[in-house]
Amino acid sequence: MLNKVTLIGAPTDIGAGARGASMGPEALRVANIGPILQGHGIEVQDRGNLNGPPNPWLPPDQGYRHLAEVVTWNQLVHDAVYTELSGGRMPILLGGDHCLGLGSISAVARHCRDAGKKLRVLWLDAHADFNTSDLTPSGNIHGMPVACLCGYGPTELTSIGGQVPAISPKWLRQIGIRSVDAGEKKFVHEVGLEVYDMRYIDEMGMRHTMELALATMDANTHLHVSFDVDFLDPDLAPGVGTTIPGGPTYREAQLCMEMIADTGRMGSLDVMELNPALDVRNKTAEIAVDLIESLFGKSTLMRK
Ligand code: Z70
Ligand code: MN
Ligand code: MN
Ligand code: MN
Repeated sequence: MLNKVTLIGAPTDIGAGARGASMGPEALRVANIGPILQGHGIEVQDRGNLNGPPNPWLPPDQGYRHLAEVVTWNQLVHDAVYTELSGGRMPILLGGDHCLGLGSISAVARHCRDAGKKLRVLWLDAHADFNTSDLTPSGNIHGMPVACLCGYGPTELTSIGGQVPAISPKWLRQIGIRSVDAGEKKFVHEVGLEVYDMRYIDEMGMRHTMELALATMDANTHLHVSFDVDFLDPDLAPGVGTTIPGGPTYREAQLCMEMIADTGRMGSLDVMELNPALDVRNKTAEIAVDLIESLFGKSTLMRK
């Protein structure tokens, strides 16, 4: 795993259904994300925040809310993430809402094409984020980034990384899913996404889930982790726009992160949807940072 990290703040809620994720980057900094990673021997550079268009808070137009602004923000994210990867550093995108996973992962996919690397994407989320303008109940583009990455969406979004589709659905593993809209669900099945939903985790356990989700990686694999904080159970993480009950517990989430760390293959990370306006004394940010430490190999005494 790369030991040079760059933090990239993307302070916007342009694709979300509630305001406040725009304050996510600063809350993660206040929770000491930089110094804490440094404490694990990682060289951390904080390149500050991207500066995109403000949120006009308008209703959806032809199935999309704020499409033009979402495109601009994703282009900014793409360029920043791609620059860091090209320089041999690991980008950590501090969101911001999850529509920006599109720019981030489009850049990672482009980097993998440059470097001849195999890409795997872990999507940790309560939601499948697989809506299209025809299927969406809300028009909120944070419900659409996975579909856009797979080539289903407006060209301005699907083509941000220079190739459509940016990724094959076969490269993706979704974990923790428990809120999927009716039309979206049909589409997930049609495309054949590999989904480990909460039912699966309840029955099989987090260990078996992660063994399967992390299988088929090799020494040439770049692993991207897109961590939507609403993946976590709301008791643990109330500071998100859409809390969905029945998510992974603290222990399950820790094991998930530790097993990702054990692969040694994580090359990029998104930390998305943290909403400080809905948090309680920054506790969700602190939990997120605690889990990110585990993602970077913090471990108990049982393992070296
Ligand atoms: C619903 C929609 C959503 C959050 C993604 C919700 C989408 N499927 N919500 N992330 N927090 O409106 O598309
Ligand atoms: Mn790389
Ligand atoms: Mn999401
Ligand atoms: Mn979500």
